[in-house]
Amino acid sequence: MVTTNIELLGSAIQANIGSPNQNIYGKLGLHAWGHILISFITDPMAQYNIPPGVMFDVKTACRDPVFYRWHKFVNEFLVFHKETLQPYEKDDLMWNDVEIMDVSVNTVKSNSSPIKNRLMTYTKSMDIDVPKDMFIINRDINIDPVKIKVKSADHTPFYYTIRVNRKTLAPIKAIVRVFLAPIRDETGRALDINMQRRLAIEMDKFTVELNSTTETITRYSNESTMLVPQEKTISDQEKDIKSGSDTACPENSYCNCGWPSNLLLPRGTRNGMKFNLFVMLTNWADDITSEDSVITKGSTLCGLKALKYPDKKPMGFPFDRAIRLSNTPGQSLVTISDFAQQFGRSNMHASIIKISNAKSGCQTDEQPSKQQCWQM
Ligand SMILES: [Cu+2]
Repeated sequence: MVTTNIELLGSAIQANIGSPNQNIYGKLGLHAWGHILISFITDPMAQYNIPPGVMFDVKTACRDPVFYRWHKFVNEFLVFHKETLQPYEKDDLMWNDVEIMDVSVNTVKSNSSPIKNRLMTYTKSMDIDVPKDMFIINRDINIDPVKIKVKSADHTPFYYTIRVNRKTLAPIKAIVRVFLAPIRDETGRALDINMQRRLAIEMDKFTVELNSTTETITRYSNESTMLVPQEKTISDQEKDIKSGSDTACPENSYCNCGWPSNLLLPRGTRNGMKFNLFVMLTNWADDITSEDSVITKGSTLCGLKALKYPDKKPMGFPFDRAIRLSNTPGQSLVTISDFAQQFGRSNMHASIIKISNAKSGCQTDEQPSKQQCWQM
């Protein structure tokens, strides 16, 4: 009998140097093969010289709606595996040295005080520079740089405030894990706790040093390690491909790994969509894989190149495993907020926040000075 573990499963899904049975799963593994087969669907035998579809390339794949179905399919293998594992017990979750007293999120507003527990999204117009080769075949013709105007989602900058009490005096380091979990589905029906868990979005993960018995941690949205370290234009990427190097990207990191900063938040709704903002602190000394591992942008989603993932906890912890509906008699966990409070005041905390989307047509590239753009 072969013992299933996530390493084996991952190697079958995404080919790498340790992938077993390449003659069965293919040299590329299930995930990449899917991209290739789908991209050649219009001309599978190469009879008509039709170029492959957008699924062929990582930079364009998300333009095809099948991309999301394919990724859901691939992801489900890992979800099924995780469902076979035991839910986390109290000892896996609790860190007795710290207590989170309060968590809030604050939208930065010019010329006035921040707006508490309300995040704001809007649609902006932006110009993207594109290589002129996309429009003209004769490269000797000199034309002005070409820009395309596109509409894109964005949000007003915000920061988290996390108030922490400590029971020990010696300075300690903590890993802060921040998630947003939806409470209701698109029809307004309450999601059950395990659906809230599966739909939770990891917003940030970072290290802090705690030196005094009470601390207030402030963290800005643009610092999130879920974001792409540097955002590049198509021309920058082309230059990198031509030179065969990526000068802006330090070794052992995945510089293209993460969300573009404008897509950090889900859109929310006009009236404000409720989410649980969940924060958990874990002990850095227990979690870190080596003294010099650092949780950086890029590493949270893709790990570190040729090194161990900087954190011993699985990606998505503590929401990577099913939540048991009760850990003590008479207790019933219905929402992520119940999950956070199941051991009383602890190293976990959840606060309800709302994400509001600006009225359509609101030109809100600027700060939300126009109150009428958002329903407050
Ligand atoms: Cu893919």
